[in-house]
Amino acid sequence: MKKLDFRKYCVVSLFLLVSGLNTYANDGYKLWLQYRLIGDEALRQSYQSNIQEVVPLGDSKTIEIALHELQVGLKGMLGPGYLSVDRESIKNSLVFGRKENLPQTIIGFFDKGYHQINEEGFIIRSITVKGKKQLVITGKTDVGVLYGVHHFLRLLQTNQAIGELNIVESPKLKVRVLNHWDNLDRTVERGYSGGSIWDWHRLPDYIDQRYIDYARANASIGINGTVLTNVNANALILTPQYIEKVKALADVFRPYGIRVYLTARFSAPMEIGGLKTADPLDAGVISWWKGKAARIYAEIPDFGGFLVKANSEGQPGPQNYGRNHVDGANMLADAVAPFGGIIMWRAFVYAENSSDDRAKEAYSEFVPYDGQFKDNVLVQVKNGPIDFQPREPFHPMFGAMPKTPLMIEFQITQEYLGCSTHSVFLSTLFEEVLESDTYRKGKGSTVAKVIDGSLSNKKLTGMAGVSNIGTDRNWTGNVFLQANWYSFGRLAWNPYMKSADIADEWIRATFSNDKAFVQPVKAFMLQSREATVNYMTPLGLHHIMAAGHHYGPGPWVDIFERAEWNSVYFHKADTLGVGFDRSTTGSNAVGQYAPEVARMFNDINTCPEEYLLWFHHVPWNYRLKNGQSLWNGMALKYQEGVDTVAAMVKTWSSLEGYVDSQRFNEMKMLLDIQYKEAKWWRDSCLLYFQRFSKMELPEGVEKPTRTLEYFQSLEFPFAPGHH
Ligand code: GCW
Repeated sequence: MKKLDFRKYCVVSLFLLVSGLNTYANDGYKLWLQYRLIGDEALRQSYQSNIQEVVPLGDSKTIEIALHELQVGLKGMLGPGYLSVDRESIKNSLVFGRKENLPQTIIGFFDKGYHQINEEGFIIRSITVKGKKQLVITGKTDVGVLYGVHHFLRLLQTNQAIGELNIVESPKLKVRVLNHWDNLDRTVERGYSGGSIWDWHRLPDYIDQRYIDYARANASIGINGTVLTNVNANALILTPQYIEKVKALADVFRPYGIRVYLTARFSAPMEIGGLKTADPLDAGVISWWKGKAARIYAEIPDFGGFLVKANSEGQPGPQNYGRNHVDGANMLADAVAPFGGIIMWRAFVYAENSSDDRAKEAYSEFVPYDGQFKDNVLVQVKNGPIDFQPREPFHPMFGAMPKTPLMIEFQITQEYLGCSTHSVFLSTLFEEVLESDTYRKGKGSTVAKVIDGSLSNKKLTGMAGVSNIGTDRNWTGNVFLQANWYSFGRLAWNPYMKSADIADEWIRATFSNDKAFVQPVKAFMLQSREATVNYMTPLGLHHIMAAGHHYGPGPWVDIFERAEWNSVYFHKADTLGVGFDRSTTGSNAVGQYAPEVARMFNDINTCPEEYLLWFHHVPWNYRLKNGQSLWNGMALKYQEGVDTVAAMVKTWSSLEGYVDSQRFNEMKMLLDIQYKEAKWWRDSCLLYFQRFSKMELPEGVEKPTRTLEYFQSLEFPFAPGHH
């Protein structure tokens, strides 16, 4: 055998490690915590000289976790072998611990900082003590320190200077939760990335490594709660058999700063409690819930509380007993209050005997209750008034209930945005909503200010995201959609962050710091949501997805008895035009917004074109701002959406050298599917609407290759996520 030239071997392996030409497989399991070796040698050395030693202070599980994270992260990024851990003395370098564990010699440096942060906040600061440079990460709690450690690692992951740090940060929202629509049989409602990660059968004794990795990933972006079960709830989760399993998960999550919450089925007292009623004013029901809460808290002292979907889409609720949302929410709030728990009561309701406009129902039902909910109730409001569409105007409830804490609910899973095959960066959607101005207290009354409590001085604040996580090896079914979990966490921490910055961080942490990669990928991520709006529902169209599973186009859907489940209800296309008249001449949904906003939406000339067909029924030959007729403009938007996806495919294909082959190839295949499906959307929608407009497709729009009948005949009986 030929002797291996050792030097050459070293040079080659170093090159492979450093160059980023990673040809080995990477299945994406490590999410944004890749901790790749830092390619820039000078930078690596400067990091190394700043951090020669890590000094953990305190001996909690959380500090152990923080230490482990630093070891994994620093070894990965700076190379193995140089790092030492010294618990005894503080000689130099990276020190981390909460306030009370910091030595007197350095605590004084942080007096001001401690005043500025809350319980979950952190300070990262470079100080010099006796001629030695020390980087200190501290907070009031160990979890704050853990958040600081993750923040610090992120600085390295994104190749920032760490020489002179002085960072003081606190989360701006209190409750930062994922909502899992996971069923006990491990199916996931609207889940597109495999089954539920909760293995109820093997819990409580079998602790899947996934639970730990899940907690770690969430902690890295500041998520501090998880609702384990579907809002379409099963009462069994509240039985002792399941509480024991929930406790096992809570024990895993606790040191990561994550609390568990459950969905409470309103009829549980009857289903598992043997009571004859679930009337929230019934003494037996009240004491049943109190007892239930006490049992849960006996097992899980930091249990977060309940999330409730009541009297919505067939779920039981107080109205079944002639009571209202306030009665229901407050009864449960009283049950968990002694233990510090909260109730997240959803406002996603629309009546069975539908009114003139589904978009108006939540507001009509809830706003009159302003000020009546107990202090530990958060009313959970979807970002828009219909249902997680590719684009909706902000929900009119934001700003309209100044005496009630409202939390916002986003959908991270892509029920209406192409499931997990379409690479859509949802951060721009979240950001658009958060930046929307409600004008409820004059200009600048943004949704972000409503939900962070600053507009009306609220302490209890929150953001919920319907999870896109499943058992797929890469968690989200598509590596790119990890970015949506990531951006949700970052925005829940700070709803004023910019999507461009979030994308930048995520790309660098997940793939590469190489500018030649970061820039084009960031550009296409930032365009991706607009592209999806364009090829699915341009100009304010909404809810024209296929029936039931919502996969693919279905503007023709008119089969449901409940009018507001049909696409035709939402687009109202006819020979005159298309769109839902929600102006004062129509349903007057505009009247639910502050006067400034109502006026803008109401007038077809000032209504932003993104919402044109949301608020107006518009003639086919109406002139858009670009001079095109509505019909031509709509067709061109569909084409634009397709073209943007084509460009995304092209960009990605050109970046093969920067990504490991596995993630590169998977993304490539998914983008190809997205391109195919974007064309499917364009062709079927245009063929359908053409029946009403009776106009030719304008120049520049590709001719459909199939008939409308063909598209209408497509069926997907096993489309994922549907029950
Ligand atoms: O978007 C709709 C979904 C339902 C979901 C419901 C809700 C969990 O189609 O699957 O049920 O919203 O948010 O309650």
